[in-house]
Amino acid sequence: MSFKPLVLLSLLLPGVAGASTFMPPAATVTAGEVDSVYAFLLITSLISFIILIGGMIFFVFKYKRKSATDKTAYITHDHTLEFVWSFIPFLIFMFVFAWGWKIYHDMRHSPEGALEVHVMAKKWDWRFLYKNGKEVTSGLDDKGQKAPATMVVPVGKPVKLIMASEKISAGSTDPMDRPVLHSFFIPAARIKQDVVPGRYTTMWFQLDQPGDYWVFCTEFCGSGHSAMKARISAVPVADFEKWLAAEGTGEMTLADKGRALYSSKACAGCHSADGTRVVGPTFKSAWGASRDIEGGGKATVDENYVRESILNPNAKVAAGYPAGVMPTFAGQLSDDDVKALIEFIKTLK
Ligand code: HEC
Ligand SMILES: [Cu+2]
Repeated sequence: MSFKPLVLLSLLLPGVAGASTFMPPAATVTAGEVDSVYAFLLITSLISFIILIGGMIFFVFKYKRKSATDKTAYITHDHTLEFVWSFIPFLIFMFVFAWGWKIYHDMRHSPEGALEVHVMAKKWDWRFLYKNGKEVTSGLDDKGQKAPATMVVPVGKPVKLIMASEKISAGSTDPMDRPVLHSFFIPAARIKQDVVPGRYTTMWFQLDQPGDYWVFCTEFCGSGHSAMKARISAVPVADFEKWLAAEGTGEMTLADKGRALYSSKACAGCHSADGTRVVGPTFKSAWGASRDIEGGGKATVDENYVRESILNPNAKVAAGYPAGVMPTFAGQLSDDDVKALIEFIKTLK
């Protein structure tokens, strides 16, 4: 038997052991876990491959017909053997499932108190909006080259992204200028999440090493897709606080902007902020609450629920309140206005 296939496999092994040959070093706990499960899958696949293909090649030679009259032995089945080769893979699959489930669960549930940053994707750029009103966009560097938007985050602290897809220019009525699907990918954190038109998606991470990390759009979104990049800069907490308070901060926090809209757009006439019942439900303690929906079902008051309530009030009507009373604010409030109102409602604990 030739040893060439083994030589080839041994060339693959360093990649398997590192499990991240084509990836930057893991920068989060989750990334390390993803690498481990990936390495496990690769190594078990490799072992199965060797047993299966090796066994097949071995049998081809061992049981080769020796003469024209050679007859195959009469073999039907072997219960023990069949059970073993089904049950062992079953255990391995269940183990991988449970392991993957745990990692996925941790990925999907952001820890309490995470720093929230709004992320906006458009053809073909990223924009970051902090709660204090600070906005980060791409710009030009000293040489006039495009410098990607850099989201600064504190090292060792969880960060939750609330992501939305938007038009190239907010007020545009050009039918070609509509939000499209993107995906926010941080290779060093091994996480990605679709950014979907018409709703918010979320994702969280915690970078434990200071440094700069790349963000790519990883859902083909048009001709500028490959250039749709951003940076994440993880810095010590004190530096982050300083940066957040420094120049470029919006004149208002998102919540204050939301409070102003709450008055100027007459939400206040139907929704109190202090718990009293007016026409619609009060915003006091509304955030995170569970609502019975007219016609059955429940909804949690979160970003998507509030957004839908504002733009399409009849989609889900809170039980016990009149339907068709709240006017739609679609076209009257910008995407950023809606975010501001959401942040305002969040503060009414
Ligand atoms: C004319 C009265 C009226 C105005 C003005 C109004 N709403 Fe409403 N709103 C309602 C009513 C009634 C409901 C409950 C029925 C429903 O869900 O449509 C409601 C429901 C909601 C809900 C869901 C609340 C929950 O706890 O389930 C949100 C969020 C909301 N409105 C936000 C707003 C915002 C933001 C504004 C201002 C931009 C606004 N509303 C303006 C009457 C109004
Ligand atoms: Cu994109």
